[in-house]
Amino acid sequence: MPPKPHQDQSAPAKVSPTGATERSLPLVRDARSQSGDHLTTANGLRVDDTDHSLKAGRRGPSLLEDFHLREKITHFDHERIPERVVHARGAAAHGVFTSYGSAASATKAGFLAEKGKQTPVFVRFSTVLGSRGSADTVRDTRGFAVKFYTDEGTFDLVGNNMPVFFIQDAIKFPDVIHAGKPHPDREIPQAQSAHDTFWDFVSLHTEATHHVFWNMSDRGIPRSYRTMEGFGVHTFRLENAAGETVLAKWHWKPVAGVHSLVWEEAQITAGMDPDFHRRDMADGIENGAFLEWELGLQLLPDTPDEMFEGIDLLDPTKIVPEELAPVQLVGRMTLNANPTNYFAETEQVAFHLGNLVPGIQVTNDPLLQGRLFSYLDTQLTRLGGPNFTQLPINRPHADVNDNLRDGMHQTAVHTGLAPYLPNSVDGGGPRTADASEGAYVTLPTPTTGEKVRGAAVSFDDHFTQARLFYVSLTPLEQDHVVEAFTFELAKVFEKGIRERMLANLARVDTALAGRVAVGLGLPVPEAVDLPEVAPSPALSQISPVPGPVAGRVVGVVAGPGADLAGIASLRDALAAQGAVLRIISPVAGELADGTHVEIVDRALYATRSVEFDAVVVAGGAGSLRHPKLDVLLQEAFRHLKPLGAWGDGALVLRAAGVAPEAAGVLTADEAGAGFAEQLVTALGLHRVWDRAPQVVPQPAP
Ligand code: HDE
Repeated sequence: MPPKPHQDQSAPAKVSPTGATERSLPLVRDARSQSGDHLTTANGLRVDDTDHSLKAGRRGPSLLEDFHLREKITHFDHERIPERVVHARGAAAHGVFTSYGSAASATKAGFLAEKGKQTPVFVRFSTVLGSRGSADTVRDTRGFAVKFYTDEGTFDLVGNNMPVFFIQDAIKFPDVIHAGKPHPDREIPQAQSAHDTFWDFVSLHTEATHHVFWNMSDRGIPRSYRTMEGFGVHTFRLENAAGETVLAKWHWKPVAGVHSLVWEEAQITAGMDPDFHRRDMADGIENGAFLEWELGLQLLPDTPDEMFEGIDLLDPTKIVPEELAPVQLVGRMTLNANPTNYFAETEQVAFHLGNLVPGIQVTNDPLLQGRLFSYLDTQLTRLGGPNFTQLPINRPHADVNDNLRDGMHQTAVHTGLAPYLPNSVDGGGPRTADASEGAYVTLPTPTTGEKVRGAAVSFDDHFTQARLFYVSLTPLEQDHVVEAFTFELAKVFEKGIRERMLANLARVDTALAGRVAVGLGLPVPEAVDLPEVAPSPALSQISPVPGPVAGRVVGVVAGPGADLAGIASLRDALAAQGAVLRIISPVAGELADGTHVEIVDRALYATRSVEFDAVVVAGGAGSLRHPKLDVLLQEAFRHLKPLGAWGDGALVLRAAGVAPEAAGVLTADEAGAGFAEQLVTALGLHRVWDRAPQVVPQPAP
């Protein structure tokens, strides 16, 4: 019997309704919805009035027969879907991944193995604890989830901006999240770990120690998505074309360098601009300052014990220091297009660890194993049924012939009679393939053992790598960790929890525990013997070498009489590096000098220093005085940002109490090339670390 046609099953449309991928292809049909001239009901009936409900008389009651009113309100009532139970707050972008081909010896995955191969991607960044409307800059881990729409099927790399996790076994995920979420009685605090239940759990559950050190470090408060590293966390198993295997850890290396906010700045930003990170990404993409990362792999021999240099590769609370296994770069990702519709794309995107392609396989990491269940399961509730892979953002770009049928929100009109195998009525298809035809064949890794609820003994060491992380930081970064622990534990009400945490900290570093204890007004815990660890310089994020400044924002203070020509030339010099200049002035509107007209981007009463990476006072603005200007300049100084002035602008700095001679304060006679160059270098170093104060007291000797 001849095969029946399978149009709707053969492959999803190459042009999805997001319109965001393969733009160059001719549109099969206009993928945009609702672009016609006339407003209609959901059934296509033209509407004459959508501003008034149907009433019995102009002052009379509304009528039940008003089908337009009822449809409009009913649909509105159901506009929300359940937010993600974790990672609810997020923002995303489209882009492209280009392979270097250098991973071919490790994996046969086509999107990595083939040099120059371009694969469309969609990437969603997120915080973990907060609700959908929470602030971007809270102290938290960030999600870094990448969907690769490869020719062989969709591959999801669902990672974080930290390489380790709080727990070693998926069964504890509800525990750590319940502890981190707001207290169940009053639902306080939102999007924060600084409260009793979180530290109660962490103090009792010492395998979380390593991860909380990352959270308490500057990694917990990134400057922007573009300045975050990304990590796959678990060890994966790669298979090459010859069938050889290797264990691997995934890394995303940001081209813009790894940079963070300072804590006070993060807190102010949460109020001043809760959308700080998503705004940076969306504005940057719109202005051509794309976000870029290189993908890297740490390749580790696939030995029967799955250990490397004494590190258990199945334990997700452990890293492999880059000094022991270098990160080999295998491709570059550029995020270059904003979503067209937040809900359709960013909210409805569904990641899943089981979205794998030939050449990439999972290991027995017990955290990874549980995740393989959770992501599919959670989408059933969140996206209302099993057909969420048909949503435009989730559609694979590879052919789909899945024999899955029916269910809520089925959008395909399947043909044929036999969605089962084996069959004879639909020509026997679709048939299974073998590895040579691109099928995913699970590696026959041996498995033995008794059924047991337990973990390997090598999972028991909870402190050595926390110490490795801490001692690898510069003294300044260590100060930030001390300050963060002191802040968080000072917010804890129960003394017993604080004391338990201090005892745990003493098992990581004696001086650190002492300093936090002093800040909390508690006895310094007794010193314990600590293991010798070799620091891993790759874990520190402060670099003496200036990095790129694309997407950075320089605020220029100006007013009537300011040197507008100087501002224009500085803007050009910054724009050449992808950075943005914004004019700050006491009032909104325009500044004009007969030749130039400049728009005021930020009125003093509507801005704060946290919106800028550096602040400069323009020449000719020397007579400006304003209490908010003083706050702006002092705050930028306190947050270690480069400051500067040209011409008489230095008078404004001095009037605000900022000494023009201080570290990181740049002055010049005019806004020429030399001044711009110094400013770009200072921005590239991110902050003026020499100005950092030490806030938390040292223990008495
Ligand atoms: Fe997730 N995680 N997770 N997670 N996770 C979810 O899936 C889960 C873990 C991560 O932008 C949920 O679709 C369990 C580690 C990211 O849409 C849920 C465990 C890492 C995102 C879920 C973990 C992550 C999620 C909620 C312990 C880094 C956001 C909504 C075994 C390697 C993806 C959803 C996006 C989202 C479960 C641990 C990263 C509930 C059970 C480790 C980036 O399925």
